[in-house]
Amino acid sequence: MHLIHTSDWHLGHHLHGVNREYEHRRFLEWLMNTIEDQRADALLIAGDVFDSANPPAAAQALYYRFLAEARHRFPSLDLVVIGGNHDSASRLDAPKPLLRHFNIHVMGSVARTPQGQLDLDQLLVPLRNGDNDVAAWCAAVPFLRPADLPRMGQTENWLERGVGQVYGEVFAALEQRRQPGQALIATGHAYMTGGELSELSERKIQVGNQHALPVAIFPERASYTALGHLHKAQRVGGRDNVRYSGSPLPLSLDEAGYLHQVLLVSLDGERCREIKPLPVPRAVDIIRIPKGRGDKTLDEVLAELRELPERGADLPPEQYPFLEVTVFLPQPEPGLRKQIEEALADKAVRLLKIRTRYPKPTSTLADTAESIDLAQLEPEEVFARKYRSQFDDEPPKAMRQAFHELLEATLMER
Ligand SMILES: [Mn+2]
Repeated sequence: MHLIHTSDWHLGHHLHGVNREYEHRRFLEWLMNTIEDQRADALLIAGDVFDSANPPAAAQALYYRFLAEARHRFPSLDLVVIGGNHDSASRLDAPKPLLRHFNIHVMGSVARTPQGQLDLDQLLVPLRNGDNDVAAWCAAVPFLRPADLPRMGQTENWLERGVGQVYGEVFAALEQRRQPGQALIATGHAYMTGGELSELSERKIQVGNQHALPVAIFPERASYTALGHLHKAQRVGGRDNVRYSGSPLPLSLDEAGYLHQVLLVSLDGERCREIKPLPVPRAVDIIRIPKGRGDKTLDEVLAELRELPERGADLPPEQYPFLEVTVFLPQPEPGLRKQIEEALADKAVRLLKIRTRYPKPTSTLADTAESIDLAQLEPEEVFARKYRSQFDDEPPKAMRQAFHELLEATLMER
C-alpha cells in the first residue's frame, strides 16, 4: 500500500506581492502525474491547503479542480484533507457533505457529535489498497484550536494535555476498529518540539499559545504520522516514521535552499516499509545576488545584475526567476532602488526584495547600554543616533537638513 503525504500548499500565497498561481498549477499537475506513476492508494493533505482563512476564488478553484480531477482519474484513491492553522476550519468543512459523496474526507475542525463527543465515524477513515481491502486506518485529526480541546482549566500545560487527550481518545477507538495487519496512520498540523523553523514564513505564528508539542502524543504503534505546519521536510523527535512533508513551494526567499518534496510512504501490513522523498520540480527559480559569500558594494552588485540574462520570447514573464539583492552600504545611498531597477530594466527576473547591510549591525536605541528616556530626545537626535549606529559616523549636513524638512512637513500635516 502506498500513501502520498503532502501539506502546506498555501494556495493563494503571495511572495512579496507576487502571485504564486502559476507555480501551484504546475505543482498540482506534477502531483497528479506522481499519484499515477507511483500507483498511490491514498493522498494525505496535512493542513494549510490555503494561505488564508479567506482565500481568493482562483485559489479555491485550483483546490476543487484538483479534487475533481483526482477523483475522475483515480476512482479508488482515498483522499484525506485536514485543516491547518492558516485554513478557515468552517470554510474547509462547508462542502463536506458534498465531498463525502465523492469519497473525499475533509476534516477542517475536529468533528463532534451533537452531544459534544468526538465523532469517531468521521475522524477514523479507512484506507483501501489496490484490492479494495481496508489496509490501513487514518486518524484524520486537524489543527486543534483551543475551542476544540477539552477544558483543562488554567493549568500550565493545558494545551499539551488537551491535544494529548484528543489523540488518546481517537487512537483508543482506532485500536478497537482495526483488524490485525491493518496499519495505523495519524495526521496532525502542529509545531512539535525540536522542529527546524523556516526563518520568516513560520516564526510569526509561534506567538500566542501555540507551544511546541512533544512527539510522545503520537503512539509508537502508529505505522506513520503525517504532519503539516513546518515548511522544511523533516523527521520528528528522532522517529523516522513521524514526518513533516514540508511545503511543495518555497514560501519565503529563505527557503531557497530547501529540497521541497512530498513523501511516498510504503506500508507492508502494519509495518512502514519505506519513506521516500519525491522532490517537487521548482517551476520558478530563486536567484540571490551577490552569488558568493561576503559583502558586496552597490557597484559590485550592479555589475553582477548586468550579467543576468535578458528578456526573450522563449520565457513567459510568469516563469522569470525571483530575485533577492543584498547590498553592503558603507554610506547611505538614497538612489539605491532606482539604480538596481535600472540595471534590471531588460532582464528576465522579478525583483522581490532588496536587503541592505551596514558596517555595524543594525541596532535599536533600546539595544544600547545606556538607558534613554525617549521623551527627552528630539527627533533630530533620534535620527542622528540611528545614523551613528549604522554608519559609525555623524550624519552629513545635507541629510540632517533633509530630515528636518521631512519632519516639518509631517508636523504641518498634523
Ligand atoms: Mn501551518
